[in-house]
Amino acid sequence: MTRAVLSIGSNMGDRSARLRDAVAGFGADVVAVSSVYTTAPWGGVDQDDFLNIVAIVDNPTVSCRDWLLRGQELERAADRVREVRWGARTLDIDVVWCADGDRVVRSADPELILPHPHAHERAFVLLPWLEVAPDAVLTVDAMSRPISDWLAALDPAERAGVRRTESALGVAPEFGSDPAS
Ligand code: PH2
Ligand code: MG
Ligand code: MG
Repeated sequence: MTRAVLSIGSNMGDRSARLRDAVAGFGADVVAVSSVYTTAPWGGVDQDDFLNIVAIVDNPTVSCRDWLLRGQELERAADRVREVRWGARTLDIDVVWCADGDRVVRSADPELILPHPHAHERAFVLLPWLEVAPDAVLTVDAMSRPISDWLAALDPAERAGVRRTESALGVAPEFGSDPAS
């Protein structure tokens, strides 16, 4: 049984629609979605601002790799073209963190490094993640810290580039809920 933290971003076209469709694509597996954040581009490529969210997904029958594959399928459906590293994209879905039951999954597979090697450096990941999982802990190079501490360690300019918006994605608030309960 796995639970994953997904970072979802878009900086081309109808960005909100891309994010909304991506969340909808994970269907009833979505257990939480952050607010939408407007974020300055990270990584040094000159490009438009992104919209970013973090979603938490959970499903007893899928592996951490399955989340990646499902994300890639949704990226393809959003007409994503593979382009410049860290450049503009219609939709990017990254598996940031994944746990199998109580075990946090670590992976050095270049296709799916877990936890995501840049998560702790990116305010556009940490801020929305903190919103949906305030007690989350992230281990980097054997150092385990609450994500709020990783966030506090960032350059204030990096953090200032990430701003929460009031816009809702317009997806149902009762993610993955059992209608009978
Ligand atoms: N994704 C990238 C590179 N840079 N910057 C922001 N603000 N948001 C992103 O989602 C993003 C980025 C490549 O995955
Ligand atoms: Mg990415
Ligand atoms: Mg990606």
